[in-house]
Amino acid sequence: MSGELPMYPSEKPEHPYVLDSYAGRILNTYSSRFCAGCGYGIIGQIYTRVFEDLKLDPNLHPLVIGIGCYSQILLLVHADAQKVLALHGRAPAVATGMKMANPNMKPIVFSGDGDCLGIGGNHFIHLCRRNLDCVIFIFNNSIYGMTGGQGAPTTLFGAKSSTTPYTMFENRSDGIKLALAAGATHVARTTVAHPRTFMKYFKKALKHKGTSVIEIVTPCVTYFGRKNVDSLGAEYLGLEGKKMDTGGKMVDWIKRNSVRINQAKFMTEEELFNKYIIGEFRYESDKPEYSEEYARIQKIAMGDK
Ligand SMILES: Cc1ncc(C[n+]2csc(CCOP(=O)(O)OP(=O)(O)O)c2C)c(N)n1
Ligand code: SF4
Repeated sequence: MSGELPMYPSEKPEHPYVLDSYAGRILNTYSSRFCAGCGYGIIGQIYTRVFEDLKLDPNLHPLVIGIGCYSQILLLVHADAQKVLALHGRAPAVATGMKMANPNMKPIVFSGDGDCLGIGGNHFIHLCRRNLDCVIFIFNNSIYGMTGGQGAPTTLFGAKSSTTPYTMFENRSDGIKLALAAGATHVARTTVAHPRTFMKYFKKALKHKGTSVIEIVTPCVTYFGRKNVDSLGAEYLGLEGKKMDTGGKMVDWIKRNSVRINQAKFMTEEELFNKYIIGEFRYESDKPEYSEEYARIQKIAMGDK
């Protein structure tokens, strides 16, 4: 596929690995459906790299995708990958069905912050509670991107959005705290500004037996970054006189607004207000997994039959 379409100098992949990979080849020919500066291209790349690094069998790792801008990642990932586009917020339910039908599978769920913590919040809680063997990514861009930048459950206090033009006044929902409370056994948060950590967590999650929740903080330049310039509400976002109207500036802001978990232990609630705490929050490898427990109960129920 390489070389079929002209490649502009700024589009040349910088890493030799990229050229050899499926993602690298597709980058040479694919015109992105995402806005310039969106983080979803980075996420699609990393996902594909991990898939190739570990030589994962696509049939055993179906990708179940919710509804949002990130759904377009399905065009970026490997052609052989099994992909199911679920209803908005219902990807956990579809993944559960797949896993129960074929317990050898380990589904990978893509979900936006709106998809997972808004309309799909209920499904997310029960996925975590059951400890179903799967990986669920929450792509947190602090906004409902696809439908025009409405405020989401994750929109930071003081941030502007299409539905909060005078700034968000609600408390935000924290996907990590929710996952921990609901009982997920592997819980971590990182950002697109930390790609190596992203790959590390993903690889660890693929080895884990149980529900792995990985939140990735990612920029929506169009609806979050551009609206949140250095004006109304800026003091709540730590903009320090800087704008966020390009991908680079947004990634810089995400880095500045992230606090490592070890550092966070020594900070007050006030200091952590509106920050993203990043790191691994839980790893428990000895908890019962849903499909195995189901098989155990089924055996008891069937007796000698
Ligand atoms: C049942 C239902 N309700 C509402 C919608 C409209 N809708 C589509 S995507 C979306 C928001 C997605 O936001 P998020 O999950 O944060 O993803 P992003 O677009 O930001 O990547 C909404 C409300 C829908 N598709 N289906
Ligand atoms: S609207 Fe936001 S999330 Fe959607 S593609 Fe554009 S930058 Fe990305």
